[in-house]
Amino acid sequence: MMPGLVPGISVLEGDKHWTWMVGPSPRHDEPEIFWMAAEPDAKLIEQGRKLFAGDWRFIWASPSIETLPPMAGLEVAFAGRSNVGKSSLINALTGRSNLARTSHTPGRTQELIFFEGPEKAGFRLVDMPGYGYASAPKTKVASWTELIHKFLLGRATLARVYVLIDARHGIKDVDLDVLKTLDKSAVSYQVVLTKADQVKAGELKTVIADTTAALAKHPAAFPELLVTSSRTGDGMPELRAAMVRLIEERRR
Ligand SMILES: Nc1nc2c(ncn2[C@@H]2O[C@H](COP(=O)(O)OP(=O)(O)OP(=O)(O)O)[C@@H](O)[C@H]2O)c(=O)[nH]1
Ligand SMILES: [Mg+2]
Repeated sequence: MMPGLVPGISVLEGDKHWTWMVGPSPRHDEPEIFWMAAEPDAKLIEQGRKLFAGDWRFIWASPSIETLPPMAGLEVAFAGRSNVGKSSLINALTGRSNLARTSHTPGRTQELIFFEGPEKAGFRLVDMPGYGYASAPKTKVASWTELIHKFLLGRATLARVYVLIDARHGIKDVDLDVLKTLDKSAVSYQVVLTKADQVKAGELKTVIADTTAALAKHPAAFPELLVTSSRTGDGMPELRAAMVRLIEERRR
């Protein structure tokens, strides 16, 4: 690999595997993004497929920090603005259309919703309420926001947070608040662009560059993004594989 380059999202196209590479451009200050062929990590992709093809079920809903389930195993949470596609992403990962409840209108998920995977994996996914939902009653917004920030800061079993950003809109101020909270917590986090099916390749390139540049101010974040679409399934094999890698790292 060339020095100074960071591998980004990987995409399988037929039997070809491509990776976005993000690196300093010799001509501009902006990071430059381009495609490079890469070797697929076939073993992790297959393990990820198996883990998420297993039996996933709803186990718990918490409207408050006092009602969380007892800590067990590893948890991965999905955070993001209201309507960004958190619940849809959980459905796409698990290949189930209705495991997590989704809706066209923002404010669908109002509690921390826990899903558990195949028993021996000891692994849970947490669907979170959205933040930044301007039309909801102020008291509700305040209580969801408090719940989100408290959970992100103080949950020992939380191993990774995926912060979802709508590929059509990029990072907003409310997202930066959450990144700041995550910088203070011990949890590793990564940005996932959602709804990539809704933007043209050129716009996607711009939003990837802008988001990558914004992340440079958050050294606790993974420097590379994952680009996904729950509608087309793009990025799902890589996201599943990333979680398998996380589980393996924590078990060592
Ligand atoms: N085109 C497209 N639409 C998507 C995608 N993911 C989600 N959506 C749509 O976006 C809307 C919101 O999706 P949800 O999964 O409910 O979003 P959420 O982040 O869970 O929302 P809250 O629970 O309200 O915070 C729904 O109408 C989804 O069908 C995607 O990858 N592509
Ligand atoms: Mg939701």
